[in-house]
Amino acid sequence: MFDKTIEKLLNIKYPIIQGGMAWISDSSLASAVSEAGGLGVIAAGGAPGEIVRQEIIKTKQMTDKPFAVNVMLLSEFADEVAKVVIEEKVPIVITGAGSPEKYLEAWHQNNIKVIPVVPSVLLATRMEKLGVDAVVVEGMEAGGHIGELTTMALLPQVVDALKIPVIAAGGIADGRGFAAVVMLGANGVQVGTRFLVANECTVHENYKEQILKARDTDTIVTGRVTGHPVRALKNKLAREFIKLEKNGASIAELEALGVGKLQKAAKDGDVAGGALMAGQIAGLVCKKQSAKEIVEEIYNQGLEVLKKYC
Ligand code: TUI
Repeated sequence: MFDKTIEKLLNIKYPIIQGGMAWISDSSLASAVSEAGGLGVIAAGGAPGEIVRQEIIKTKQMTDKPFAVNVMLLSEFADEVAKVVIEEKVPIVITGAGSPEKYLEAWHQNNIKVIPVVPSVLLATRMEKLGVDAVVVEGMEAGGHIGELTTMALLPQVVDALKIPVIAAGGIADGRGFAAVVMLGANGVQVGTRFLVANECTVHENYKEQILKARDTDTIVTGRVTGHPVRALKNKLAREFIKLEKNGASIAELEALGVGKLQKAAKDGDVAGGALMAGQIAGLVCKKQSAKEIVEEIYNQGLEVLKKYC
């Protein structure tokens, strides 16, 4: 059914990659997803190199299967994290929120597979020319920092433009989404929001409850004005943001309001004043399960759906 490109490239059983979620996807979730046969991802987010190193060490203690680190390139600690992944012999790096060009040669010299997240055909083709190993194509249905295009429109255009493997992200939480993006030419999927409610996900319980309660129209994008649009669940903070944007607040003012707010939601469970980053597919996420159940359900349901039409 599948060409196994991603499975072979990353040495994993299922072409299902857990989205790197800053302040959320740590060694607990990453090791559980990797143990289940997917690709677990530790999100470096805005954390210093040594904190990321501790998570890598813990992950290695919990699984001997491949895992990745997501390097958020807007982070002030990106240079440190880039070194740590080499020193700790992490096999795969996924990058977000920028171009990994600066680190690519060093990572490749150390046998690290490099997979940037891209929100457009232009960036995808640039990344292929640089020599990356695959790309994650992320539609604006996704949670967190996003681009402008939907998965449905962006994915087939990137598939046509590239020769390297393509992983789809944004709006995928079950086997139907998996099957749909395979139909559009993806070799694998990256799933974030559904893993937020995994038993092994250490995000605050209040955050999980908000995801489980969310309906289709419950997310909103803030920060378009600052050039860093972010999708999150609608709450008091999001409404304050929108109000400030409408009133023509300065970029500095808006950015100041955003600082530390994901941590506030993920760690302190502040569902009113924190940023509850989540994708549009949150409305489909209705039950807590183990990472293994989530990975196997997405894959098996995906196969069933594809068989029906093949
Ligand atoms: O990175 C993400 N999602 C994220 S990062 C994050 S932490 C954060 N919090 C507040 C503000 C900013 C970040 C939460 N969610 N997804 C991957 C992604 N990458 N989406 C879009 C992009 C992207 C954007 C521009 C990738 C490359 C790019 O390149 C610009 C350039 O030309 O360098």
